[in-house]
Amino acid sequence: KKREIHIVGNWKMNQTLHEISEFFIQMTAMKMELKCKAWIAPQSLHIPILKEIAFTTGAIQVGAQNCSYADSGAFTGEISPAALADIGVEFVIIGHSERRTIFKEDNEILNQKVLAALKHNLKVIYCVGETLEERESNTTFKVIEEQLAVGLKNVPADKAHLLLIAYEPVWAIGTGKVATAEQAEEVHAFIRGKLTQNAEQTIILYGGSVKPDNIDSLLRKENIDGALVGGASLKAKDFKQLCTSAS
Ligand code: G2H
Repeated sequence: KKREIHIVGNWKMNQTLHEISEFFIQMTAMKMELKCKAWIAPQSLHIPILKEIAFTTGAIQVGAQNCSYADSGAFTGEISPAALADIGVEFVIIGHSERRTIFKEDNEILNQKVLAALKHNLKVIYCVGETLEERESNTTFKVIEEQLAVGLKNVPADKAHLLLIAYEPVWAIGTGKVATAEQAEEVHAFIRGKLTQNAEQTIILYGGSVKPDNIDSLLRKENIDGALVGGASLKAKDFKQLCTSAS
């Protein structure tokens, strides 16, 4: 593949300290020799712990699942992108559909978050994707075009290399309904075509019920450069298998 495969675990609001140490004990025991990038975004609270363990085990890079558009100030409960950069976080996921729907984050707010994170040189995984209703009413491409145009507005040319995109059809998230590799590739190619900067180099991940048994067909597609994985990233065995498939 011309672009490096990225397998990104999105742990969402899961994992106890005990589960985290078990996860890494198992990963270490499995002696991973990674040829792909393996990233994990735990709950923010666990980022420093993960960074410490990941440092000793090598291979894995750690990120956040969200950040604020502001660097500091009166924003109770928010996560500062400046603080993330300060503790050495590699990346941040912005615009996950759960942030869009549950926390009502719209394309404009997400654009501010993207720019704030890039300002601190964090890599940004910007998520896009249509709902079932939108797919069925044939507005998938329109919705995604808007998410890209507004969400990525004013990204400076010298920061474009820090940007990754994740295509996550909302109807495939945690539902066990994975988009077919063909359905995903169609949208990935569309997204690449809409990128105005660094298009050929940009990593575009697929997300939504990715599992060890469906990753291969996805990765065979020209424009699919890896996966953003929820459920299957929580178990060391599955996560390792996903990384092995990608190596
Ligand atoms: C989509 C994905 C990870 P899952 O939300 O971002 O989760 O793999 O559980 O569908």
